[in-house]
Amino acid sequence: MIDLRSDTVTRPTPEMRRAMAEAEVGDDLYGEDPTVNRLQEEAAALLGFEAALFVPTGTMGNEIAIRVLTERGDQVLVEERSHVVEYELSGMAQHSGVVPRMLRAEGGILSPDAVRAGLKIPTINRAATTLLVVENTHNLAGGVVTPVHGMRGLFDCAKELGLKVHVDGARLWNAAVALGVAPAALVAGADTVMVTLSKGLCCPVGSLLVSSRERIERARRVRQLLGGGMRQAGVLAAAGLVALRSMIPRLAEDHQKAQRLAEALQGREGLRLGAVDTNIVVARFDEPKVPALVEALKKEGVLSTAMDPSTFRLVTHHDVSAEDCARAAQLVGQALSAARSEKCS
Ligand code: TLP
Repeated sequence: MIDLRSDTVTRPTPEMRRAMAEAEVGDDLYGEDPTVNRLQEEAAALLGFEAALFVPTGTMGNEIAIRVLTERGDQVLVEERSHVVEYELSGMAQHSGVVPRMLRAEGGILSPDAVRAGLKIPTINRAATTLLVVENTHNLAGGVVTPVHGMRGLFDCAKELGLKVHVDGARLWNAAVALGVAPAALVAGADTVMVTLSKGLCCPVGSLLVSSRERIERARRVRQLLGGGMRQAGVLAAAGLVALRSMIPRLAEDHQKAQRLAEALQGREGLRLGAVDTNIVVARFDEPKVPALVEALKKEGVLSTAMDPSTFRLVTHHDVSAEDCARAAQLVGQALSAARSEKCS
C-alpha cells in the first residue's frame, strides 16, 4: 500500500526505536522523568519560550492552550477550516466553555484585516472575544504556509486588540523548512504554541505545548484534568528528542515529493489544485466524486483522504518514496479516466 492519507502514518525510525529502548525514565507526575524533562527543555529553547509540556496529542495541546488562555463564555477568533473547528469534537466548547467566531482566509493565510473585521464592538450583551488561533501550516487549505511577516502582523494586530494568540503548529516545522527560517522566528510574540512530533517527524506519539513558565504550570494541571498525565513517558520522549535533533531538515524531501506529485496531477480533467507549499496536496473537483475516487485508488493500492465529497487530500512523508508518489499520480489519472468513460458509456 502507498499510504498518502496523512504524515501521521509514519513509523518510528530505527534510531528512535533504539533511543526508546535505552531511555532513562522516571515518574513524570512527580516531574522526575529525565528524558521528558530534557525534551521539554529542548523544545522550549528551540521555539524561544520559557517552558514546554509534553502531551499525548496535538488535539490535547490545542485544547489545553484554549483552556488556559480563555474564560468561560468567551469567543475565539479562528479560521473556519482550522483543526480546532473541524476535528476536535467542539472541544473548545466542551472543555473551556468558549465558542468559535469564524473567520475566512481564502488561501489559508489569515490577514490582520480579517481579524479586525471579526471583532465586534463590545457591548453589555456581547460575549468578550479574547483569543485568536492561527494554524501554520494550514492543513485543510493545503499545507499553506503563513510567512514570518504574516505571523508578526497577526501577533501585532492581536496585541493591539487585546487578544491572546495560540498557534496550532502541528506542522510548524514544515512551515519553517519551506521558508528556510528557524521555527522560533514564526512564533515570536505568540502566547502559546502547540507543535507535533508524531506527523512528519515520525514519532509514534506526542506533541508539545510551549509558553511562559507560569502558563505551562497551569497547563500541567489541565493536562491532568483531561487524564493526560503520564508516568514513565521518557520512552516516548526519547523518540521526540531524536525528532527535534535530526528529523526537521529532512522535511524538505517531503515537500519535493509533494511538488512532483502535484506536477504529475496538474491538468487532469476536472481537478483543481491549490498551491503546494509543503507536504500536503489538496485537489478539488466541481462534482462530488472524491469518495468513489478514494475507493477506486484503494483497490489499486493507494490510500488517500476524502476531506469532503469534492475535496481530495494526499500527504507525502518519510515512509513514501518519490517513485511511490509518481505511481500514485499515475493511478489517480487512470481512476479519473475510468470514471469518465463509465459516465460516458
Ligand atoms: N491532523 C490529522 C487529522 O486530524 C486531520 C491529519 O491527518 O492531518 N492540528 C492540526 C493542524 C492537525 O493537522 C492535527 C492532526 C492536529 C492539530 C491534531 O493532532 P493529533 O492527531 O496529534 O491530535
